[in-house]
Amino acid sequence: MERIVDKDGYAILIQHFLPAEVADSHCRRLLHEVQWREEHYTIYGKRVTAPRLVAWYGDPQATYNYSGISHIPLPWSPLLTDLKSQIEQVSNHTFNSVLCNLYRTGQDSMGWHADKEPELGNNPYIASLSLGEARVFKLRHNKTKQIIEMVLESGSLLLMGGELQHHWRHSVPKTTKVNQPRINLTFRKIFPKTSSQ
Ligand SMILES: O=C(O)CCC(=O)C(=O)O
Repeated sequence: MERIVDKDGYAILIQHFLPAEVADSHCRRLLHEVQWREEHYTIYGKRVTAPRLVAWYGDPQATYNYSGISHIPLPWSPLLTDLKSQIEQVSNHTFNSVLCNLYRTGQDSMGWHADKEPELGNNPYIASLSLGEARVFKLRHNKTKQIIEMVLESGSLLLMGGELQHHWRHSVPKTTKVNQPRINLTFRKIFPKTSSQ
């Protein structure tokens, strides 16, 4: 267990949370099982296709709004439920949803952002499981611009919490060194809006 960030929030990396062969086999299974789809959003009036495929699974009330889109959860699959329970046990937190990202090749990526949508609560606790090809993951502090870079190997689990999403952004840059798929599962807790909000 390695503490990657311990200022303005925290990030803890568990490198071999799953043995690599188990993680790779989950990756192959999820490539087929998950209902992957393209995602589109609008930047400066232009419709853009996200450079990755996504899927949102969770409890029925765990609707998540981001990039101007309302994501209604698909029902948990047995494998996603099993992974959720294993992560709940080590992290001592509970989750009601998971965002699945598929980076088909090194040309798929995730731009700089923070996970701070209101339905994640004030200081979201997010558990990020990596399966398949290893990719570089970067964290950048909003004020100091310090960049922390790490490789997320297959089977690694990154736990992010405290004020991290207020002070840091994160990204998965494109790379020419990788040609195989990587799946990232970020387990989250959505606090559904009540009718009075
Ligand atoms: O693929 C990753 O490791 C990061 C995913 C991510 O940033 C997100 O789901 O918000």
